[in-house]
Amino acid sequence: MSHSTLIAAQQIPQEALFRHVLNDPLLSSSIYVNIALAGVSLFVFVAMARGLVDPRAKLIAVSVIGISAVSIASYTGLASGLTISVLEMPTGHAMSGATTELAHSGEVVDGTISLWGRYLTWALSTPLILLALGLLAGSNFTKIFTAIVFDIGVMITGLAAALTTSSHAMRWVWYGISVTFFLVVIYILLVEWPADAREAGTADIFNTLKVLTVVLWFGYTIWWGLGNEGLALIESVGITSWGYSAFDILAKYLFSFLVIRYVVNNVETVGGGLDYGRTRPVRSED
Ligand code: RET
Repeated sequence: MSHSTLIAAQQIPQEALFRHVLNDPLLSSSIYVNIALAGVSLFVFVAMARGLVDPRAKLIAVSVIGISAVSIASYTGLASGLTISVLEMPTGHAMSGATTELAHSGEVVDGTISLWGRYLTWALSTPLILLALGLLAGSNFTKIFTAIVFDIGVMITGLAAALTTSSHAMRWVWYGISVTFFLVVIYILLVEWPADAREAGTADIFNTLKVLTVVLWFGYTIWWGLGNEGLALIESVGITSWGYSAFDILAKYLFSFLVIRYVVNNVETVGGGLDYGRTRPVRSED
């Protein structure tokens, strides 16, 4: 008989994670409050933008409306337990050997909870934020593309940092890669786009949004380092999650509100004319 090594990976059923979230008031409120806000904001933003005709102004509005749409899906993924896992941290990590008591059953399982779906869906929502900012600044395609490509890199390598359980050092290597990509985005936000926005006549709103974005985005970065997945100076999954949820409220809904309000009131500045972005040449008989 051949010998095989059995590695008993602990499988927590999705239903247990769903019910755990529901029964942990801090964790569940951090998720369900955002589903509600994302839903309400979606209706408010669509109502605010309904009179827009100019395709370029509409593009900016649609990109921020998309943030709320992604957010509903993102938080529903967390609420349903689909994008949550209980991870056993490697030796050396502050949560190594930690256990989690499931709130609905009292059962104790090995590991700490990771809400990794956040990082995955940030790869979809943050490009929309950058698209809106780049368009508001009147930036060119090259810079918008660069910012978005590196931003997606930030989120996917951040996801890798969260999900790596093989080695403590490798978690921080991923984190380091992510922060390096992040600096590219920050450079574009702080150096390239402010200059473009001055030329485009949108410096006022751009600078407000830039400060909001840079401060909050550094907030997410530092929070990851402090939370249960990083140094675990904050061990509580609920408090770690609420930190991100609070940042989200400002970085998504407040941000989007400011963008749409500006676009609606300044179509002549951000608009591109009715032919903007046409995919067919304008013919004389048109
Ligand atoms: C991580 C950890 C790895 C290092 C860095 C991070 C940065 C995350 C940021 C998130 C912004 C999210 C927003 C979401 C809105 O939908 C992944 C936390 C640099 C900047 C604005």
